[in-house]
Amino acid sequence: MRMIKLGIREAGAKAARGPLAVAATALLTATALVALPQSTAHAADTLGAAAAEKGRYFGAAVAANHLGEAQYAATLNTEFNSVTPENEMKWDALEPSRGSFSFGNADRIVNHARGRGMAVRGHTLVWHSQLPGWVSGLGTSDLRSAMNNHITQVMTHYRGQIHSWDVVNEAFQDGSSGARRSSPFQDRLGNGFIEEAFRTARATDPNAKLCYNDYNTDGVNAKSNAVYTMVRDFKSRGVPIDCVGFQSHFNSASPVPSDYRANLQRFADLGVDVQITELDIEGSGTTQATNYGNVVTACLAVSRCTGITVWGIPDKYSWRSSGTPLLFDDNYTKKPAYHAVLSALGGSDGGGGDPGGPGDPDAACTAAYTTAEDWGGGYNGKVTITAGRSPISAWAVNVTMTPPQKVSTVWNGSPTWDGSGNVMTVRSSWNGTLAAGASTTFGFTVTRNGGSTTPPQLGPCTAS
Ligand code: G2I
Repeated sequence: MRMIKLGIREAGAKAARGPLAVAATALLTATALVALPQSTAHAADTLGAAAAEKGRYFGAAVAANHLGEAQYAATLNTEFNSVTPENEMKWDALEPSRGSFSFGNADRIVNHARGRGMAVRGHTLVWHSQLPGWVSGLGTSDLRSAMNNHITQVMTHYRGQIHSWDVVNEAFQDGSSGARRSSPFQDRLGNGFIEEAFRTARATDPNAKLCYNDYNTDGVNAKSNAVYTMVRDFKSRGVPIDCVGFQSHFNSASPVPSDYRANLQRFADLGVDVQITELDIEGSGTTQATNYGNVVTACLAVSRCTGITVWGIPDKYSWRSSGTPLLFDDNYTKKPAYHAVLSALGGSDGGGGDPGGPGDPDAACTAAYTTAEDWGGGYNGKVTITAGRSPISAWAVNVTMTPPQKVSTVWNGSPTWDGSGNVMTVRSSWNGTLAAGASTTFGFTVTRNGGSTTPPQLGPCTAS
């Protein structure tokens, strides 16, 4: 579509210059008439615009001290329509000594965002970490008034400017206990501190969405069950809560759970919005791209999943920079993960993805992986092969397994194995002929053999 639009502009310019102006104008009018419906269907070419077309926001965690870097600001301004201050709204930044507030850095981010029409997520009012020293020295009643005063002062300062607040962050323990995490708030105020914080927040800014935010709650597990029980209790008793944030920090030790979408949905079914609040996925290339695409697809499948925030812009500024977990590399070049996200959002920038990977518009064919069913000891993988701009008559893709995982069956494709037994090349069988843009799938069953949960890695799709 974009090529058609450029063609019109070119024709227009020639029309103005040359002797064939009348003929060219007639041609232009005819072309424009034909092209118009297609150009309105032109896919959104930034993350924010593509998400907006799906009724969602797409945000980034932002640090005030990077806003002066031209490429950082340009990438933020072009691609994102929501921001979360990464550290500048934490308690130690905003109230370093009791009753004395310093809003400067947080204001810089809020003003940058609001001046450009971006939404702002507030992060975070009550958290055990990044607390100034004076908070841990307080007795019970002092701590209660300090917590309520902090919420009131901060939310009043930003009233009407924040679409969602992380009112309480990370209040539950990891592991199987489902218990609350020890913190000054928990230890001195008891279980009721979360409810009290939400009630104070609602009284201060009734128009902000009030979220509980946590990590390792992204799939169904003991910790997310404990949060789920709390949210259900809050809803049944009328404690004001509007949303639950799923941080979604993923790596090989903590991969995207196969029940991610189901977990988002069960929270949404309690009557709250769900938001992906701190997304980053360590890795590179096609595997990282596939994981990112799956997360976006899961959010889009849940109507109350209202937006996604990635936890930083270029890899070099990530809290986990060595794991290169973000969508832009250190030079702000879009990574394959970027193209997978944009394409999962229904957008396209018409440019370079991973060759043959999800979102590469120039490839003869592309391959995209999803886990179709997962039963713990094994899973069924599904690969969608899509022809590019031209028809194809055969396709092939390499699928690399992490040992000791083993493939037991393959359907809708013919596998051959390399010497290691870990890489299978799957070639089309009866389903090699695809029209331009058409898709087919093949599938396979994997036994984990007690081994890692790392999903298979796809090589580029090749076609003939
Ligand atoms: O740890 C990742 C995130 C987990 N969920 C809550 C988020 O708020 C948290 O963000 C991270 C920031 O990305 C880091 O940038 O929170 C860390 C602190 O717990 C932040 O790190 C801190 C460093 O520890 C400080 O030494 C440093 O002064 O960043 C500060 C500002 O650069």
